[in-house]
Amino acid sequence: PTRYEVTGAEGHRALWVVFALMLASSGVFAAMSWNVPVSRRVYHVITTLITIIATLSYFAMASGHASTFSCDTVWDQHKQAPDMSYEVCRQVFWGRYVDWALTTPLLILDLSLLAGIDGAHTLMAIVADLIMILSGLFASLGDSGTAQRWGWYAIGCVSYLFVIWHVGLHGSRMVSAKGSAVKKLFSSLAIFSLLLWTTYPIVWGIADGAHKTSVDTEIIIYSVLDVLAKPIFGLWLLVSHRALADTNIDI
Ligand code: RET
Repeated sequence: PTRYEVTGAEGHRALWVVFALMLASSGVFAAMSWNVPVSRRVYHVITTLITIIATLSYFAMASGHASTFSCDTVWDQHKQAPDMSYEVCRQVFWGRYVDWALTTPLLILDLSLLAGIDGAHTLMAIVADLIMILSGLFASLGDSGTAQRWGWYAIGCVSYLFVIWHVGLHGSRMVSAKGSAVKKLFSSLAIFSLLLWTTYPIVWGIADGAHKTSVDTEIIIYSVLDVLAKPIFGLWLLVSHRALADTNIDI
């Protein structure tokens, strides 16, 4: 027999709510770029692309696309009778990883440009980030052999440390050259991102990895995190950009 763990009404509603929020943010961010000279719109462009991509990904997930099942065979306690085994298939939204594979490099680009990180370190951070997200995808699609799944998860966590190293540590060193106002903004955004991003692998471990929550709970937690990481992060960056530009600070 097979037991399915799938999205329920609440998860479905959350997906549509986040779709609407991402769409609205894309409009707001695009509008915010209008009174900024084209040469200084790079953060607006990057940040708007981030929410546009999330809008598409949430549309796909809410309308019933971008997911598959990851199945595990569960045995009775003593593994004695083969007919006592049953299969648990849990819905996995691979659409998230397509979203993250495109948007987390763009978020890194926002932070790298703000800190004035050189091209080589930005590129290394983005490649480490892509390895992190793809490892997460392989971890969530892998079935049965749990060692394989946690192996990919471990590779993803190591990659994440490289992202922190290149963006966080290197960035806080580089940003000093840009003056105290930019340094303050970068530090706040970097710490906010560090705390937020670190929550993702924890949620993955509990929900996708150990299956300790329902699919709905998982969707709702990721929804809150995604809204903080994209629209709230973006609003913070663009509003601060305007305030600094008004005082003639070049960021
Ligand atoms: C995975 C699992 C593998 C190990 C690690 C992960 C980290 C994911 C992160 C995601 C960040 C997403 C963001 C989305 C924006 O909306 C892939 C869960 C370390 C850090 C910021």
